[in-house]
Amino acid sequence: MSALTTNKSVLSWIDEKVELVKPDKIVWIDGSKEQIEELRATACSTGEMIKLNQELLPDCYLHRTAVNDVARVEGRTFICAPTKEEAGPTNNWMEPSEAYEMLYDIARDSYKGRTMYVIPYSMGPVGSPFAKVGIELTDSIYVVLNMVIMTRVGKDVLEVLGDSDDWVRGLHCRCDIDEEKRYICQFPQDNTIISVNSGYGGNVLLGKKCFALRIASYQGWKEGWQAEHMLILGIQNPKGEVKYICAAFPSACGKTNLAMLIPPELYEKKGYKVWCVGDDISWIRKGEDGRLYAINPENGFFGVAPGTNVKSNPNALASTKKGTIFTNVAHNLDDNTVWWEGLDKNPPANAIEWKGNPWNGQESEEKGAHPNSRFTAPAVNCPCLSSEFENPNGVPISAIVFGGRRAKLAPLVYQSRDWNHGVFVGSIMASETTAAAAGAVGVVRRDPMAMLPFCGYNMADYWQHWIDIGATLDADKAPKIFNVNWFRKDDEGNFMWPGFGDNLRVLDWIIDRCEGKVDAKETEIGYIPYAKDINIEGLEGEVSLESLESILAVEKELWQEDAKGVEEFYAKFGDKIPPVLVNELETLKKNVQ
Ligand code: SAT
Ligand code: MN
Repeated sequence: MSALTTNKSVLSWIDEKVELVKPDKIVWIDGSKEQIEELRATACSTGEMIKLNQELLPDCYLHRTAVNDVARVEGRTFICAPTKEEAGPTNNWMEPSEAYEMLYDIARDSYKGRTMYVIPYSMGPVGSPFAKVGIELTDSIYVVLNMVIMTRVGKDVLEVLGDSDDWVRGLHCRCDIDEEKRYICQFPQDNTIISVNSGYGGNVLLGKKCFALRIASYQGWKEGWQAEHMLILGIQNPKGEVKYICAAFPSACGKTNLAMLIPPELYEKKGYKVWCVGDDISWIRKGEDGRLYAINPENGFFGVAPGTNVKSNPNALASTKKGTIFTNVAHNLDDNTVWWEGLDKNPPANAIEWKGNPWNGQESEEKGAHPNSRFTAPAVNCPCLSSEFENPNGVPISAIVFGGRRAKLAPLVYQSRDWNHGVFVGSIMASETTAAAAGAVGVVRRDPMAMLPFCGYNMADYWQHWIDIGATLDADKAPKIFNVNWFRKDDEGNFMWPGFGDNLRVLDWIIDRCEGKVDAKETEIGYIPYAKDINIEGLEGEVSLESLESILAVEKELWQEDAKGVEEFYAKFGDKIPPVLVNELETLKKNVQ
């Protein structure tokens, strides 16, 4: 097949990689329906994918990864900047020439007997001023078909690229899926990503975390914009006005659910609507009017399956009903559909669990789906997809929300005093770990701006970049910055806030604050709502004014403890830590004394 471009930088880079990995064949992905159909058929013929019930789930497929390859591997993810200091203390670092040598040794000849797929893709609407081009080489049809859903793939991307060499190089080699030789390496200074020995999600869909966050955060630093681990949603009030919020939460903390939330009945009756622009990543730039605008660079949702159901997230569930790839969920053999824990109360009796073994739905230790099993669903399927989804100029941001999963300490919601304090609030985020990354689950760790695993350069420089962006914004145009915690628990271990659709009650307060419509109480940590200002109508029996008071309370002793943790965390950055943040920490310590 002949190349789809004459771009010299593209062709010579591909030639080099062909020489290295030695494929039998090269296939350029043009994005056509016929080609996609052909690839699906090939993947089914080899068992790489299983075609599901086409009446119930048209164009849907199931894939199982290797059992040792089910999540991102943060310990094996490297930022290969020229110096360790440029990668910073929160990233693994490898010297670039050493990294290339090691990776090339692993990749050498690994495509022998296999096909190289060349995927030209755009992050962001093709041709948008926010958009960036990438090319991923892979030997996995699963990766091709996921990239086709998650990004904009095809010939038109190469047309927009023209002769430019401003594009991100991505090489993925499955090799033997050997955990000991698995590496996910980013070279921000070279616009390059190399991923070997994995076939799973964020490790191999190189447009996602590797490019749209790690490489793009570095590009944004150099070019004056921001790449963030944030969903984007629009809240439409009864007058028809829509306000947009960007919100950062760590992986598997409910970003997809929040981005697609269904308003509580009381709000729905009044005429409120929520529109989803994105569920994972935001690229943010200043617009001509001086406000910040965000786009979602992705084109689909790579959502956590377990717990997704008609109640928790009907929009996500509806999004998975066509053209979706399911990964590591249970296969219901009776009707050739899929199932996962929390879908409903009827696990299939005649099934294959995620590892590929027969499963009767009863054994309680054996799960049908892996806790980090996923659906890859086209954004266009989402019933609440925003009409602005394809807007090349993005949507104006009224509020930025940070949030973690914390049983104690962080109140339901508080607002920062100003932009710089907001950057501080983001920088001290902490959250309990989840199954989205390999390793222990439920351990509290610092995860600033939910970017700990995704910041492509020194986190101290990243914070300074946030501060510098703020300095260019007029106070009345800068988004207001908030922190939320949907996961606070009482002493018996019960969640104190219902979450899901009811989170709109908190977002409603946030928007009112942005518009100066509601007062707040100034406390040691920032502005906290008066309990009466959070609408709890319809939550009788679940939340009372008193219980609301207690999830809004600032417990000074806990904050004193936490400030110590922040101090230790900041110490890792030595004197690179922005003075603005040091001052904010001093203020917090004084306030909670
Ligand atoms: O596997 S991904 O990195 O794409 C998903 C996530 O961890 O957020
Ligand atoms: Mn994510």
